Amino acid sequence: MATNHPYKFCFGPWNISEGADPYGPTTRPPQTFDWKLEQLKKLGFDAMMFHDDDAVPDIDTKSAVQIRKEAKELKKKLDDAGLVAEMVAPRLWFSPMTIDGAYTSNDPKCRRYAIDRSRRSIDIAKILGTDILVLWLAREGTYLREAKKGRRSIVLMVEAFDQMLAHDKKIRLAIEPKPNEPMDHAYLPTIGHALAVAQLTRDPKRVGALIETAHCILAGLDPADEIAFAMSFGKLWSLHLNDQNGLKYDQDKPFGSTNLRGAFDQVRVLEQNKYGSRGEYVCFDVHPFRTTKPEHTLAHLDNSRRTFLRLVEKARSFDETAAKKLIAARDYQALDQMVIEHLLGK
Ligand code: XLS
Ligand code: MG
Repeated sequence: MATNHPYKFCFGPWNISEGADPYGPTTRPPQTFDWKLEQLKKLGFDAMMFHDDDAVPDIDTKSAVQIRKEAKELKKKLDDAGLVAEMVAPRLWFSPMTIDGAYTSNDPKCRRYAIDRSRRSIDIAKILGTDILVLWLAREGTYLREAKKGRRSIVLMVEAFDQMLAHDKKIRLAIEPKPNEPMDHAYLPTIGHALAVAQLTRDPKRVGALIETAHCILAGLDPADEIAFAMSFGKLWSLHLNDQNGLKYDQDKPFGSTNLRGAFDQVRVLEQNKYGSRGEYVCFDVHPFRTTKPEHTLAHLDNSRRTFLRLVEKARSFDETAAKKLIAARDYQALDQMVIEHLLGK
């Protein structure tokens, strides 16, 4: 294991999931939030990430006062455990009010709901001590192109972001792009889209991105290049590492599980650009396989971090001088084999 690594690690309560899929029920019993928090601490992770209703369950039924009270109780629980909240994300894909989208719904009442709920999430984030609001824009897209106007949808999203930025002078919005699922096509499918839209807001400095490995792969892009792109703008504020086997449903496999070399490339680009040096966390947005037994329900989290740390060692021990010589000679055949043999080890 790498020692003195600068990385801090994080996962969310939804990453200890119960195995339900569209074709079958759960395969593991549910665990309480407190149990999950205890396991996070035992595993030696540093932070937890939250959907707004992970932090305050049944949020839609609660008053602003009640929401504040419960968020403060959670903050105390985190303080007592010596843990922090990495981010809060409004869950804008579950309610009957977000069937046709949240900020881009065709119904103004639903758009209002989405913005109000996002403002409440910002209040929760503030109480929990994080300035990051993650926006996974699950239903901002269409199943059929004629249902919404693409350009109007961008205007509506920018208006929504502006209202969130105005609500709290400190909050930073980290857009988590994903090209599809649940939608046919999402409006902000890649990091390039996210960072372009940031420029249309009232405070582009406070609109950045979160990259998830699987989402880049679903867009047909290389996660390492997407990371490099976001870091070129100083806009990679959070990271969801996992893996994905081709163009399928969003698999959220353990980091490195499908493409070890791709995982190495991601770690290498993070190392080269000093990800984490401004306090950013490495989060694993991974799920146990449906076949996982209850007693192994944490393995995918521990394994993802182990793989990450092993790859940090691999990135640090990669012979950069030899690689440079091969690059100068344009001997990419040898460079390719050098990477493979380095990963295979002795
Ligand atoms: C779904 C997303 C989701 C976000 C948090 O595909 O990865 O889990 O990370 O809202
Ligand atoms: Mg994610």
